[in-house]
Amino acid sequence: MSAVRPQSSVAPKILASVCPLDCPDACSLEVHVEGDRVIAVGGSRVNPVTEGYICAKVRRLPEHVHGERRVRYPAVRQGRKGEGRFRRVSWDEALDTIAARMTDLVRRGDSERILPFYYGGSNGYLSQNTSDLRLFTRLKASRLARTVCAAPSGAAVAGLYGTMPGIAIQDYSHSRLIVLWGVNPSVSGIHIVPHVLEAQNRGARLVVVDPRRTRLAERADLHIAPQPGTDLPLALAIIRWLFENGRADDAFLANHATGAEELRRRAEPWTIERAAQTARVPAGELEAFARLYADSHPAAIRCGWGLERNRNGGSAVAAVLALPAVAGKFGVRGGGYTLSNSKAWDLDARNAAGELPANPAREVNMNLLGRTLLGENGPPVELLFVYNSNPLATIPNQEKVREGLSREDLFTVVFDPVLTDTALYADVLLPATTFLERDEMSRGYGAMVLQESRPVIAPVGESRPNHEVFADLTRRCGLGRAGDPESAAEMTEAILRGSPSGASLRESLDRSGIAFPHGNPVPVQFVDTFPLTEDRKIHLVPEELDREAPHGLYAFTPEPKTAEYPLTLISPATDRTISSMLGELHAEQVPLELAPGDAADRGIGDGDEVRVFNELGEVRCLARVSPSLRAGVVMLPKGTWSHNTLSGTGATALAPDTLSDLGRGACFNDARAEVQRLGRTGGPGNPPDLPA
Ligand SMILES: Nc1nc2c(c(=O)[nH]1)N[C@H]1C(S)=C(S)[C@@H](COP(=O)(O)OP(=O)(O)OC[C@H]3O[C@@H](n4cnc5c(=O)[nH]c(N)nc54)[C@H](O)[C@@H]3O)O[C@H]1N2
Ligand SMILES: Nc1nc2c(c(=O)[nH]1)N[C@H]1C(S)=C(S)[C@@H](COP(=O)(O)OP(=O)(O)OC[C@H]3O[C@@H](n4cnc5c(=O)[nH]c(N)nc54)[C@H](O)[C@@H]3O)O[C@H]1N2
Ligand SMILES: [Mo]
Repeated sequence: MSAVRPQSSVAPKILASVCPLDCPDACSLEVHVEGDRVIAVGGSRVNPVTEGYICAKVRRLPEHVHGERRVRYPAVRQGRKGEGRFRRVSWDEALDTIAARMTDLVRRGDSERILPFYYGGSNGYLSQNTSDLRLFTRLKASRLARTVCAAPSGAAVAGLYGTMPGIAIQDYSHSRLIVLWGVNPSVSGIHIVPHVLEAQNRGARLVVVDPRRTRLAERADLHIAPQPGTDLPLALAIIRWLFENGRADDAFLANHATGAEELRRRAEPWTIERAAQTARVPAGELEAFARLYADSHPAAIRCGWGLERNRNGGSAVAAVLALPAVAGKFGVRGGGYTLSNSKAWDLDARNAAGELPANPAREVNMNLLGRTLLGENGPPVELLFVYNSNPLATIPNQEKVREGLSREDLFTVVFDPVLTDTALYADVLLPATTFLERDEMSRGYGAMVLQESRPVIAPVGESRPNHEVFADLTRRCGLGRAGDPESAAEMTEAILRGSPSGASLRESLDRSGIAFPHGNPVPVQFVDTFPLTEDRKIHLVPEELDREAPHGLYAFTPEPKTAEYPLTLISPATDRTISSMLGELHAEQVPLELAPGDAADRGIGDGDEVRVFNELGEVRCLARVSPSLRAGVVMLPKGTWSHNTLSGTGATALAPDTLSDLGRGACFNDARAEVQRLGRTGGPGNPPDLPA
């Protein structure tokens, strides 16, 4: 545990809390508090999945809560946009200013020019789609399509399975084969790792599909390192191989699936050899993978989010999720797949929103924020309200986002616990409480656990929780209605009341502080849980996805032309940066990683200063030559802040704002790039002379 020196001499207390941040695991926490300060955060055993240990990121929460970049008071802009000079004002002044802007736009008939912008800050039920939805729907503001993450995979799983809770994290120890496909749990879901290792100790095999040699790839029996964006042919080739070799489970398919013949037809062109050539992996390895998958029971696929972030991402996830159906891997503990378990509960935050009128306003895809702010995408935005998100760091086409945020005629509100890179562009800055200072109810989207938490300290400065601020603004805009849930307790009750299982969840939370979906934290697919499609069958080629994908479901789009930018830039999570949260605490420079051959070709050595660039932007940083990357692939971490590189830009500066085949998702891992050596290490604050 990292500690911040206590200021008071009050006896320390240990209080219970729950981490609601965007992560599958939903750790239960023990928070060490002295007076009004959090001095340390560690894990507790209330959540059986998280077993008393937590990630390195959340261990640093004390520094986040009480740190220098904490926003303590409402403030309005003083200097130029981006400069970050603010003057403190009262909450009344700040909220009245915002409400006046909003009502003015409504009066002019331009309410669509209001854009709420929010994503993963907190996944707690009270943090979004409650009174914020009330405010923005009643205003008839533009609606936001929340697509930056999980949109392609969400579309795929909804189409095939109508969503179905997956294999529980704890049950991976029962598997005889574990496939980690486009996921790096050592940094992005740590509590599955001991179960993977335990399964291995019992003789299970491990396959990792990842262009990088991750920590678990090093321990794998088979590491398939494809060119990014080629998972679709790989999965289709395995499907074809299963059918061709009599290893498809025809009886299961006949009883539980539709579209098997059509899937087989679409997989037909993808022989092992052709898929291997496309993905640039040895054909022998791909065939060994197919055989191992067919032979192993129970076999588990942990499908992650790395493979969705490209032009083929939706179809790729669909093909991966079709594998357990074709091979008949369901119906046994430790068999099947896991993607997101967020739909394991029937809880819906919108039940706390109050009455909602129809809102015919346009929907804005969040991945197109830059374009939208610059008026390239329908009516211009005049009022942008950012909360639970740090778009300047996290949204594709960073230079366009920056240009949009720099518009002098844009009125931007940023509501965040800390002064993020985005917040530097705010006209009005609002201080948000962290989850340690407010009530919350949250669930894991890996761990199937629901928990409630109470504040462990008083709000820092004048910070306030989301649900209160949006309820307040709704009233100030004259849009409040009798019966609107206002307090955290009223909202929690409304959310539970709106769900058929709400009463039993409430009872379980009151009794033990924890609740499981349908009382069962470890459901088995096709024993306890079934597809939520209308006919309760798996739809292997669902019509709606087939219509949505530009060239039809399972149609592969090859890599775009690469003569000028021959490298593919990916930006996965690392142990330091996952989302951009707590990035204010990471002062260090992040490296561009590149494979030894690619480095040698460009005369680049470890620690050299380089420029990685494409037609959208550039990042100047230091190079790290890394044998864990496959040739042709370079990597920058995601979630970086401006202080993490020499140029102040990050991977998102090179990430195209093109959209994936399903779900209109972000294509972060579809960036093309070239790298150029600039010189020997300059170091921050000591920029090198750039070549002409
Ligand atoms: N502690 C903690 N945990 C978190 C979070 C957090 O903030 N803190 N954030 C969460 C969030 S928002 C998310 S989305 C998840 C993300 O968790 P992961 O699914 O692990 O996501 P990524 O790190 O984006 O990518 C995973 C792997 O995919 C690989 N990859 C990249 N491109 C491809 C490809 O085309 N094909 C294949 N097969 N692999 C590819 C990358 O090299 C990487 O190792 O983590 C969540 N977990
Ligand atoms: N290059 C690249 N970029 C990526 C990705 C990638 O693969 N590559 N992946 C992306 C992924 S997976 C995701 S999920 C997105 C995440 O994108 P974002 O959601 O924009 O990023 P976060 O860093 O999670 O930012 C959340 C913000 O919410 C704030 N916050 C936390 N709690 C509260 C609260 O209670 N109230 C309020 N008002 N604010 C709060 C935090 O301080 C933080 O600033 O980033 C994406 N960006
Ligand atoms: Mo994410």
